[in-house]
Formats: sequence, structure tokens, C-alpha cells
Amino acid sequence: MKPLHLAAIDLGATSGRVILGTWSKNKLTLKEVHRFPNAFQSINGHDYWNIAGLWNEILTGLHAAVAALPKGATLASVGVDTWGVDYVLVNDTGRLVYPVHAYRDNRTQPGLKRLAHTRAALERIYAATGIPNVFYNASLQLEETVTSCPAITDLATRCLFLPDYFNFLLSGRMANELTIASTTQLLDVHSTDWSRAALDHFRVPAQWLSKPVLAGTQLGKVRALPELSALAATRVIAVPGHDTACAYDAMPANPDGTDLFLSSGTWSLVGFESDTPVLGAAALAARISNERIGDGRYRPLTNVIGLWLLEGILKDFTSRPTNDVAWSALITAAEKLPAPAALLDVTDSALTNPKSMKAAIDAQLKKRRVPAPKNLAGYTRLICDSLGRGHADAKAAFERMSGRTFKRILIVGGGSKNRLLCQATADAAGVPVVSFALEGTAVGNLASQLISLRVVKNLATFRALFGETLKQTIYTPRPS
Ligand code: LFR
Repeated sequence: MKPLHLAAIDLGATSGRVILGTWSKNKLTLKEVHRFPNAFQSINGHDYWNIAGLWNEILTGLHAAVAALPKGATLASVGVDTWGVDYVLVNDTGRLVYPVHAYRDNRTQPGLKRLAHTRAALERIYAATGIPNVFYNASLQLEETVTSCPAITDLATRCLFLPDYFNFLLSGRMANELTIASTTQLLDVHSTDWSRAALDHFRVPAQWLSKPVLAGTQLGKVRALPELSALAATRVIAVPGHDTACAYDAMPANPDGTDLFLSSGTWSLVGFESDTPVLGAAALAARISNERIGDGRYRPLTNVIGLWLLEGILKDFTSRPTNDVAWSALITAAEKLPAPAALLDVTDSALTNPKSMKAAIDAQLKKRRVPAPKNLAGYTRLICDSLGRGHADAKAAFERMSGRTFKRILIVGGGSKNRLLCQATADAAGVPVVSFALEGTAVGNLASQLISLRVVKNLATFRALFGETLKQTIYTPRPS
């Protein structure tokens, strides 16, 4: 069989990339053809994504992918994954009728508090959707939109989550995909359709949404538009639209279910794969999110604040590293420091979207009468050790609730390259951390395309084949 070429569009909250994947002789090779920074921008107190900018970066990336193909070859397919929860409201022709807010916008704070203080509603919504009350949920965002702008229910006819919207721009077809739908707190945890109870509670018009398609659904060929003419033969595949679902799919986990997964980037997403959701009072208290795998199964996980802390603190230091050598020097300096006297409370909501991360961390430490670190290496150490503890706490909670024992933690994403974070996690959790040097989200995206195109049988086969080719680093826990 001839080599098969596919493109993964992978958008993160702080950077995006387009990756050309080539499948040949049962091996997947990746080439990053375009990478670009991403950030939300504020106007008059609210935070918005630059959707047109993202679309233009996608086009640039797709053209770079086509240019990187061997002579005469074409792109067989393309898939899009993005961060969760954010959405676009459009009319029947697909025109934007509302600005696209970023999930860190603090407009959801009143709704968040209201639900948090209404025990019965909180429990009802958790029982219906399996998703805890988190400030970024699409449910709270849509509730705020409908309340602050009632005319929107006439203007908009469809709600497309970000991967759905870019799939629409590429294929012309509007569809909601299951994994991204599962991040919203509006999906029924016991089926693969929307929850009437949740839609009614948050006053989201049911007609805005269609029954989600499973990952791997082919949406059609790329539209015949001048800017897409180089992709005339390319199919658009609804891959797992949620980047975390893709990252989990990429991990060559042991099929016996004893691996815990950690997708470490802006957020630290610690969880596992399961045939059943984890529900009930203890799960709600532990803030377990029952997100979905592309085939309909579950990924119970908790969201630990993640490297957002480090990304934030770097902005406060002019001495921040700008290349790999400087990064390595920073990590080495942080490793040499004594362990911090106390760790951060990573659940503190003041760390969610502060103007200055350093000021927010210092304020938390001051309240607890803990001295602030002296320099960037000190903050780096404090952050990595605190995240390591957060990951270990999540593991303990999952073991209590699922009755399973996790023997390893598999890590992918930016944090997998941070040896301080990997070691801190292994030490706190007491199990080895296996780090894979791979673009997990892009790999999961490509895996779904390969399965949809029937060149790979299923995810288990993909993981087995791909796992063999992967370089891994093992961090063994050190005695405390
Ligand atoms: C990671 C991620 C998380 C989600 C957060 C907000 O990029 O998708 O899974 O909880 O972003 O959408």
C-alpha cells in the first residue's frame, strides 16, 4: 500500500499547530508544518478568541502540509481538535452572530456561585451530566449569553463547539461531535445525546444542538472554495474534537486498565478509561469529570490547574528562558533547591486568571505565612512540586472511587518534557511516571483518521503498533 498522508489541526489555548502525518508500513511519522501562538484578547472587561485569526492560521498550515507532500501525493484527510467548552453561535448559513468568548472570561462567576450554592440543583446536574461545576463549562457560558442577550435565541440557530465550527468551515456540514460535546455539562451521562434536564436548567435552546456524531464520522470532502482548492480530494473527518480525548487516545496504555493517564499542558488532566462513569456524592466532591472517549466510553478525570501556573509566572520575570538550553538550565537550578517548606493550594480560584501570577501566588503564600520563593527557579520548583502533589492526590481519589490500583502514570504533552514535574509526580504518587516524547493530541487526532479510513482496525491496534516505535523515559519514585 502507498504511504497515506493526513493532516491534524490541533489548537491549544496558548498555541496551535498543523501536523502532517504519514502512515507507511504500519508506522506513523509526524512533521510539524506550522506552529503559531494563540491567546485570548480582552475588550472592555471580557475575553475573546480571535476566530478569524485561527482560521487563517489553519489555512496557512494546510497549505504548508500540501507543500510538504511528496510530488504527486495528496492529503487523504484532515481532522480538527481544540481545547474544550468554547463555542460559536451561528445562523443557518453559518454566519457568526455572537462574539466568541474565551473560557477564562469571568462572566460565568455569578452562575458558578449560584449553582455551587444550590445543592439540589448541583447534584441533579451532576447526576444528569457527570460533569462538576467548573467556571469554564459551556453550560454556564451559554446560560450567561442567553441571559445577557435574550435576542440571541432568535439570531442564532446553531451552537457549534470550536472543532465543530472549523469542521463546518472545511466541509460545509454542521455536526456536533461527541467528545467535545462531553465537555459542556449539557450531555446526558447515560447516553450519547443531550441532557434535557441540563438544557432546561441552563436555558439552552435544544434546537441549537444536534445529536452528537461519534468520532471517526466522515463529514464529506473539503469544500470547493478558492482558498481550499489544494485540498479538493481531501476528506474531513470528525476526529475526537476535544484535545484531551486525542491526547488520551495517543497513549500506548496497557490494555489491562492499570495505567493512569496524565495529559500535561496548560491544564494537567489526570484520569483513566472506563466502560462506566464514576458518579455519586464522593465523585462530585472530588470534581470528577466524566468526559467521553470518541467511541462513547468514559474518561473520568480531574483537572489540576497545570502548567498555566508556570506559563503565568514566566510573564513576571524578564529572565525567563527563551530556548531549550535556557529551559534546561532553569530546571537544573530548580532541582538543586531544597524542597519547598509548603506547597501551593492548586485549587485556589485566585490562580485561575490573575493579572500577575506572581502576585497571586505571593498573596496565597502570605495568607498562609509561608515565605515566597526568591527567584524564578524557586517558583518553578514550587509549581512543579505542587502539581506533582495534585497529580498524586487525583490518583489516590480515583483508586478509592474505582477500586482500581494504578501501577504507572503515563504522561504526554508539554509537561512530559519537564523532568522536574515528572519526577515530582513519581515521588508524590509512589509509582513510575512514563513520559513519551510525542505530540499526543496530534497523534490521537491522526489515529482517529486512520481508523475511520480503515487502514488501522481500532484504537487498541493503533496503540500497540505506535507504542513500539515510541521513545519513553521512566521516572522512578525516590524514597522521601
Ligand atoms: C485542555 C482542555 C481541558 C479542558 C480545558 C478547557 O486543553 O481541553 O481538557 O478542561 O482545556 O477547555
